[in-house]
Amino acid sequence: MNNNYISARQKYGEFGIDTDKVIEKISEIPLSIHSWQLDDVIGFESDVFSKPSGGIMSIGNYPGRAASIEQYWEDLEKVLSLVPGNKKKISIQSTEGDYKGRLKNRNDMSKEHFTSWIDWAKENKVGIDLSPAFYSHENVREGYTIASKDKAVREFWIEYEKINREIANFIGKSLKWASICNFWIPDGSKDVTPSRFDHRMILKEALDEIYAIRYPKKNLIDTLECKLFGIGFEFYNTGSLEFYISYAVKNNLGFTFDTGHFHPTEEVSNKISSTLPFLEDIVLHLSRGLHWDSDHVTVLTDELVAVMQEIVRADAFDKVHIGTDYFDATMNRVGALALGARAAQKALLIAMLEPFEILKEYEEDNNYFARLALLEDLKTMPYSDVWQQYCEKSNVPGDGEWIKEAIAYEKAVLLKRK
Ligand code: RNT
Ligand code: ZN
Repeated sequence: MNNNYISARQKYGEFGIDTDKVIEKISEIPLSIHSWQLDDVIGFESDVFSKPSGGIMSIGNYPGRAASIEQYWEDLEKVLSLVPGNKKKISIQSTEGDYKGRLKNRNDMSKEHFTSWIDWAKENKVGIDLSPAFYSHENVREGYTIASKDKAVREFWIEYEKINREIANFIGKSLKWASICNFWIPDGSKDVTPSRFDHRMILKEALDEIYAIRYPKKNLIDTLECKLFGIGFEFYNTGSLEFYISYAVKNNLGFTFDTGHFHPTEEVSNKISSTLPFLEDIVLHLSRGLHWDSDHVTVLTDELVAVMQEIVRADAFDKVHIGTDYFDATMNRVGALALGARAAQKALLIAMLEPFEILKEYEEDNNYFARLALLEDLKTMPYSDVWQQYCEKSNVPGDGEWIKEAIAYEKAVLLKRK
């Protein structure tokens, strides 16, 4: 234990915060690290390299992309070694099953394509979440998938989602850790769409059919993810916030807040306590929206801390599932993936180090000066020393050090890939 930590522990102790306990507790809070930063959201369905399309776009051509499942696992293991905490999940796209490049039709996917993933997850003591891929496929027609007016097109995707939920249920059951099956579709239009309602009714009926089958929640958690816009989908997104929130509440499903999917001035943090009384499950896709892109690498921001504070203050860890979601193909992908996951953990740590009880007391005494002043002083508390200690306890490199490790891995492994 280093002197900086001892001094930090003492300082937080003065506010009634036991940093040793906080470190113990945070180590057990699950974090779902998305995998698709590593392969530019391409997957292993086919050997023929193709850029993602139909609502998903990964920009950049940095060397080192994981092009096979073996490389993928190797990279993920490296990422896991750079992120503190004992309870990690890996969130994968359905295109990232073990297809060996030989999946003929997307709807041919089955449990057998995920047994090697399950073995790998067991070895690495992680859980798995699954996201069906409603993009990069010929059945994305004029920007629509499941909300298409073409019956054959939507039936294809309805079947696809059903298979996905069945597989996620199987994964959750095998790992004894519920798998989150997250439903996101790109459906919408670039410009004024008079038939917005028609498409939403089609989507509603499709969801009714999909969720008619229910699986035990200990195996499967179903969530719906909204989006305000996409590139080429600026005017209209069928799966809006209001649409899915209404559907999720009415049908007891979970909801996913992707922090890149809202107006730039909108805060997801404030949406958490607003929806917690009504939703059974909330999934977070922590991302960083920048102008018109929703998927820049997550970094430590005030808003990220605010998101975590809402969870901690409401003690909502049983309902809120923290995860990441971004893809940037212009940089070391393993480093980028670890970077966002570390940022999420850091924000969570800062939130857990807050003397919420004292703040509440000030609030109840109507002492708004003291409430604001303490929040202000907390900003310069030595949380980085507690973070360092947390990294040490988790056997992962601390700040600065981990960058060197990510660069060394790039030299030794990533840059040698062709
Ligand atoms: C897209 C959504 C969705 C995707 C992944 C690839 O805007 O955020 O979560 O990032 O399914
Ligand atoms: Zn997302």
